Amino acid sequence: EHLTTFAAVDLGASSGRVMVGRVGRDTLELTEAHRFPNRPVHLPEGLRWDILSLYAGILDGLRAAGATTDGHLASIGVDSWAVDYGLLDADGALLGNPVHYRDSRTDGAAEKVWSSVPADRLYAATGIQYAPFNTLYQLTAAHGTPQLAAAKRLLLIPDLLTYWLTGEVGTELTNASTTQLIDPRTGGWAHSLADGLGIDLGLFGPLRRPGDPSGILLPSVLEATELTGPVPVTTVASHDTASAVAAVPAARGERFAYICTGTWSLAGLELDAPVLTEDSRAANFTNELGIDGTVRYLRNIMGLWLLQECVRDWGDPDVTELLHRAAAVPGLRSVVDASDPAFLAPGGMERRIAAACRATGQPVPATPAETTRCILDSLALAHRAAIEDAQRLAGRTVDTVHMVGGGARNALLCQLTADACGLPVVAGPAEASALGNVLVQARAQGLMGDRSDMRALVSRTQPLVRYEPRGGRAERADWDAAAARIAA
Ligand code: LFR
Repeated sequence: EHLTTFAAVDLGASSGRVMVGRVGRDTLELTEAHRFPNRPVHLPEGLRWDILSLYAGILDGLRAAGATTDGHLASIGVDSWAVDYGLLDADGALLGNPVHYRDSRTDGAAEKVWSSVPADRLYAATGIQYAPFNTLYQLTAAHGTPQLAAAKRLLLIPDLLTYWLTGEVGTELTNASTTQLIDPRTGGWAHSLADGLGIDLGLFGPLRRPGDPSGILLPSVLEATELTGPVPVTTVASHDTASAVAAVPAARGERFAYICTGTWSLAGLELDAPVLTEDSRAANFTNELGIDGTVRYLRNIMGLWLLQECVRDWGDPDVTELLHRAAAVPGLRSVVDASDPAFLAPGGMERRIAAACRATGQPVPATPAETTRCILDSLALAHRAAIEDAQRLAGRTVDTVHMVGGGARNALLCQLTADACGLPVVAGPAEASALGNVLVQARAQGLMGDRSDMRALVSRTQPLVRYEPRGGRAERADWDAAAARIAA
């Protein structure tokens, strides 16, 4: 069978990777060419991404990828987390280090925005849930700073990296939808909203859609990576969550919900049209855009960030062992609201979880295993709430929950999610973002049919694990009781 080779650059909150994807009619193989740490830096001015080190990691990774393919790649795609951006000056040089979405500069920015555009009008125009870090609020916080005043271009993180690789500027649509400046009904900019807030949409490059070309590697990049040119860069679903959803191994016609679990848990449904009702806004559901004009109707849940931060506080113990011990801790003793923005900032996580338990009159977890169990129970509970609310708000019912992303490797989290939802969970693939990235590139080269064909290929080729819900009505009532303890 003839296989075509692609490189997927996939940046996550704690590491970046360059993956080599080999695609054929019945083949979808992913191998890691290079993985490098993503270490945000606390500067006196705030929390910043070390974007140059990430870019250096990407160049190393592309060289490593090329070394396995005689220097030949059919194309490259780049995806990363959403909302953040770099600014370029008139010469196209980067102005400062991109600000991390967990930075505190957006404290109070939402209130400032809402004083001129009420939250309900914002939602009606954009369908995007409130999150303090939405690009809209970041730009409001940056208003009047010398850096923004000097900026001639704003590029979202994957678009910035693509610009360094190709010299071409653009704004990829799935990621653009997370700025809260896109109208989800048209897939175009929300001009009047931006005008009213004094946000200059002219800073953004032209919109590009997944599958569009985004240039070819610059000669200097070919030299640095020892790849044989020309190497095209293809626009993928550059928001990692959009790429992950594209790779959910659902069968054609299956009624499914998905949870993309990693640092975040993004739980919801794939829809054809946005849900812009007041109920939807009150439930803090977002209408981000996916491939092929779909809507990712989902809620942001803090995800394994809660555990990652505790593990860091505990001096990096062995996580496998910790999860093993957590599985033996009695369930649902204490839960916290895993959608609460109070858990957004880094540092002191165990203390914040303890405080939340105390404030709701629940036992404070006394050991790392107990805290871990509290976190996983809380995530499962939040997954369940999001999937139930999504079905109600969108008028849909689902039979299966697909868990993709790194958290799909966490058997306890998957089982607890199945138990809480009372639905079977199909876990995997863990590298969904990289696979979705590769599949969109493959489709752009004519190797793939529609979305269902892409998903069928994932389902045929990737190892998946099925978790059946345990327990009956009585156990299900325990989850209701736990939810009631933290209900606002
Ligand atoms: C996941 C993710 C989420 C987004 C958050 C911040 O990696 O992309 O979808 O809400 O990061 O950008």
